[in-house]
Amino acid sequence: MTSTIMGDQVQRDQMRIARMAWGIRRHAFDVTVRANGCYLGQALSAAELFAAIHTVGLDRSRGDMFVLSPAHYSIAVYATLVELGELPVAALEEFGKDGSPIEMIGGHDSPGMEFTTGSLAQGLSQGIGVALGRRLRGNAAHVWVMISDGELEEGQTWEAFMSLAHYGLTNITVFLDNNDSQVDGSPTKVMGVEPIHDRIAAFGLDVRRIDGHDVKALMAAIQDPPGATARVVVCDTDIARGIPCLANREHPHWIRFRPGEAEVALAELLAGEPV
Ligand SMILES: Cc1ncc(C[n+]2csc(CCOP(=O)(O)OP(=O)(O)O)c2C)c(N)n1
Repeated sequence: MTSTIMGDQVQRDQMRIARMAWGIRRHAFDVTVRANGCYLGQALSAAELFAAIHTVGLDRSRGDMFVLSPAHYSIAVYATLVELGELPVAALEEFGKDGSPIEMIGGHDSPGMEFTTGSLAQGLSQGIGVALGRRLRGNAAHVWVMISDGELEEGQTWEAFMSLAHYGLTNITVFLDNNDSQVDGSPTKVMGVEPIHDRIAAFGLDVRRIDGHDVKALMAAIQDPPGATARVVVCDTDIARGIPCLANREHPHWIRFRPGEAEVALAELLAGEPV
């Protein structure tokens, strides 16, 4: 009986995350059309990741903190807050406008952002500092950090992994959106970072590599009991997830729709809406 109730709850969470992920994509699409360009692919690749962390991970009543390291992903944060009912959808109309905190590249005064992290590869170090401080104070809150694969091409990220292992922190979980994209193209071609799992695991961290669109795998990565060291979840993702017409873009890092493309994209998005 109890296991049936728990099974029902798991299914409800899975469905909620899938629906929220779709909503994140939809909001990001609308903003891309309205603002005539946006970091749409990042919201497409990381939608399940953001939805899962904010649904079954982050516990604000406990004082948990979410740290977004690649600040240009902020559209995904705003869309997540809208889905959670914590930001009115009308706020997205201010996206990228002068003086608005709904910045295209979010800063510390933007909703859902703790720090200004537009200069990449700093968020993990900042999250580790917070986790260390909280452990020293005996504070049970957890820190959830999201990083991108482009940030693996910066030394600070590896220094941060080193300190994460050195301090033996278990009150922090790191999610990497491995969407094989950065400004100049695919990290695989610009500066190869494979084997990602083995390289991070070599620091002594608890690494798992999953399909970043697999809601069940994301939930397990969030909810499974902590290991002896911090968990790093490498999420393999697709930058055109939900809008496959964008798959062959040479530069998917920033999307402005071409004439007639938004209509095709919307049809693809609507066809993938979870029932
Ligand atoms: C320290 C630093 N170097 C360079 C940049 C310029 N920049 C902005 S986004 C970006 C790509 C980062 O890679 P990733 O986040 O993996 O790319 P995406 O998946 O968003 O295409 C770069 C190099 C920056 N913001 N900060």
